[in-house]
Amino acid sequence: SSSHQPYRTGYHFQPPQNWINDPNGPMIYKGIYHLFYQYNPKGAVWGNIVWAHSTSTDLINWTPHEHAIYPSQPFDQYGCWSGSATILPSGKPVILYTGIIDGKNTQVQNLAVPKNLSDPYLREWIKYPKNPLMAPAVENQINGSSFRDPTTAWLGHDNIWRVIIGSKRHRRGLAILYRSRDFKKWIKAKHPLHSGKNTGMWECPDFFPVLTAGQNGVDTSIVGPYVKHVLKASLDDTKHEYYTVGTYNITLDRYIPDKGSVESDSGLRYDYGKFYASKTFFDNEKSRRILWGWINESSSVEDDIKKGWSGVQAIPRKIWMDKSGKQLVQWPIVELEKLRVQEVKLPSKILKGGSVIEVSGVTAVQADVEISFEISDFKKAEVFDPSWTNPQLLCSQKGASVKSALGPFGLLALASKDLQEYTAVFFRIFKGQDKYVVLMCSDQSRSSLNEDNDKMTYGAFLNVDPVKEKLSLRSLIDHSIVESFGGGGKTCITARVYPTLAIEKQAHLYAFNYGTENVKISSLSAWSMKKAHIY
Ligand code: DQQ
Repeated sequence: SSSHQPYRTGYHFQPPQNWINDPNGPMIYKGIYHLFYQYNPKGAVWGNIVWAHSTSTDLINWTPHEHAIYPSQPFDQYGCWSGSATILPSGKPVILYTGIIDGKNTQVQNLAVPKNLSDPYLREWIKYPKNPLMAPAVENQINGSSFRDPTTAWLGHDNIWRVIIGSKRHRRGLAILYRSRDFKKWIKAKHPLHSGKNTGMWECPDFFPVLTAGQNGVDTSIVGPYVKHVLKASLDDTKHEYYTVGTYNITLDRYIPDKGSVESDSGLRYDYGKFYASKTFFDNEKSRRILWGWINESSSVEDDIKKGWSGVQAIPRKIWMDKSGKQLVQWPIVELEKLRVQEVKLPSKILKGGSVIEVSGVTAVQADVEISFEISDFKKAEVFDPSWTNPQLLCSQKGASVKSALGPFGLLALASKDLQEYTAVFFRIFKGQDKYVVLMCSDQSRSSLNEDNDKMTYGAFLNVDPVKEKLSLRSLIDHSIVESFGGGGKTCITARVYPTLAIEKQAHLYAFNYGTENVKISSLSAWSMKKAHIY
């Protein structure tokens, strides 16, 4: 019963038990969304990896199917690792995935195609008998244990397919480029699409076009004047993802990031908390690009084994280019709002310095909250020290209990009545050189009385001018998840927390302002969330 499983989610995707990791091959085919994911059928830790499979018509409620791809052939008998789907111009979907061929984790890329295109669920997949299509060899200088995670392929104007595979050479992360005319015979390009100094292995690369204006997405093969490209890599060394916005030079077949690159710890992240091995796909029915990521646990392996499961998928996010042209914006897909019930709305009000108010009338353990703040007086704002270049560190030094003038203010999620436990998601405003600096933090340090969890604080700067705009925050609260979107989705932070008191009906939700100055809540809406049908 749920009292023994207080951390299982109500509307975030997870199977009934066992380990899950990366979302694989997301796509829409004939109006049905497919989610495949890395899954261990035998336990709550990583291993025995197969592609589990679920389908949906709304990306929220799911029907599980038999495993779609599992070890069976010499080219994948030690594991079926991550990969992507591509919809061919004929409309037929195909999958490229990584097969493990030996006990040394040697990696190759394989093709699988649907057995029966008239099965709307595409339940059975046939592996191409001439697999593998791409393999490490001395001639191609590919490191066999670092060669994985093919992307969705894109088609050039020359009618040649391209795909990238994550890799590394020594410490240099690589997006190895392959080309093919028929999707079967693939030839490695001389140069990678892009690479990054000293980043280590690039897992689950993703490469896709984004329109320079508006919120619509485009097909992965689109190039042109109204399009920028995004390259993302998941860094195995730190388990953080970084992306850049840049230009795809189709003549050279090279990606050129606008400024900076995925080369250091200073790039952009989709999410500054727990979010990894993500992948996007183009939803041609709703003209949007959707991002999907894996949220791993912050609990101990022993606790994962005890509870019998590990890992969830984030709520799918629509992504588009921010008006600045310098970063992406992410927002939970609109379908999620169908689960909202019993809206609690607060009239606009002043939240006095040092105060906490309860948002009552929602099931605080399973909720969706949107709050926005307005600041009118910036005079007392704390001065920003330019040496504060690490926002995560700044958030841990200035946690929820450290008061300044403007902040911390935000939400206390999954809070116990007496505030012994809470996860604080909040803003702080500083006076910078020529603008105000907004810091967004997710402070897990008081999230649980159980000390076995990783309660690391997360943080990032938020590119919003609080003089001209309201400061908005949306948090998706789901038992052991607090998935937060600041500034309409410009900065996202996902946390995993394991309260011991603030569970089920004992969980509360508060808005707080521990700064010395007043702030105004210009709007607050909170909804109880219905349970999604997931299995
Ligand atoms: N997970 C897969 C790999 C990938 C890693 C194995 C990223 O293909 O590189 O389960 O989480």
